[in-house]
Amino acid sequence: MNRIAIEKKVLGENERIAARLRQRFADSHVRCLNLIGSPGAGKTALLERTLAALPLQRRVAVLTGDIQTDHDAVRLGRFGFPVRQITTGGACHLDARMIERALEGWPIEELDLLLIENVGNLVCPTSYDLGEEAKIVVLSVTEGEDKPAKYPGIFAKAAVAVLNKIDLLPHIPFAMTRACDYVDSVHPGMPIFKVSCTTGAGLDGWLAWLNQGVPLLPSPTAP
Ligand SMILES: Nc1nc2c(ncn2[C@@H]2O[C@H](COP(=O)(O)OP(=O)(O)OP(=O)(O)O)[C@@H](O)[C@H]2O)c(=O)[nH]1
Ligand SMILES: [Mg+2]
Repeated sequence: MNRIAIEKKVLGENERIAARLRQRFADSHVRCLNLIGSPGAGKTALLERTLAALPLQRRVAVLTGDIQTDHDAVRLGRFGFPVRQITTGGACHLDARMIERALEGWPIEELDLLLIENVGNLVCPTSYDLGEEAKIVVLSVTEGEDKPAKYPGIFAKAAVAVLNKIDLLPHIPFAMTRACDYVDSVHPGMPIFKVSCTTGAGLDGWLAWLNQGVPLLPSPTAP
């Protein structure tokens, strides 16, 4: 079998498992989101900010993927929500089978939201469906404004983009308008949340978007 045939077979197998997961999430009314971004873009930092903003009674869990170490699970475990680390041992992405294994023994029907942090990589995770409702692309200003043009795949597939580390804008050359134009040329109209996970700036918009699909935060109009 040549390389293309092997890749097709692997992706075909992944699609089958992802479809099974998607059905399971739908049956259990779990919203699953897959965060994808370069190493160090701030995926864990965004999840830390997100978990810190959620009331503890909310039914949220996190799977976090890395090639090695449980550092991210340790960071995310401090917020009182269940967290599991997936170490891929070399693979540059999570696949659907890894998610299925990591969920073994977890009563996912008791969840409203499952957040998945993928392995730091803007390319490979894009090709692997995890049964998620949406992919979220996390980009940081230190990566340069042309990344959406250079890595269009993930920007085309993501539902929203989070542009992190805006606190650093006074210190680095980053053409914000051009960055947003690149995103728009790949995925017209995709929302872009400009945030700083260090200062907390801009996170309201992200949290409001998160709140739309499933009531994670108390409604402002609730008594
Ligand atoms: N200045 C600044 N630094 C940030 C911000 N968000 C994250 N960082 C820093 O960026 C570094 C990487 O952040 P992480 O959250 O670990 O990034 P990640 O995308 O989870 O990285 P991997 O899991 O290794 O792919 C850390 O040193 C963070 O403190 C931000 O908004 N501003
Ligand atoms: Mg991380």
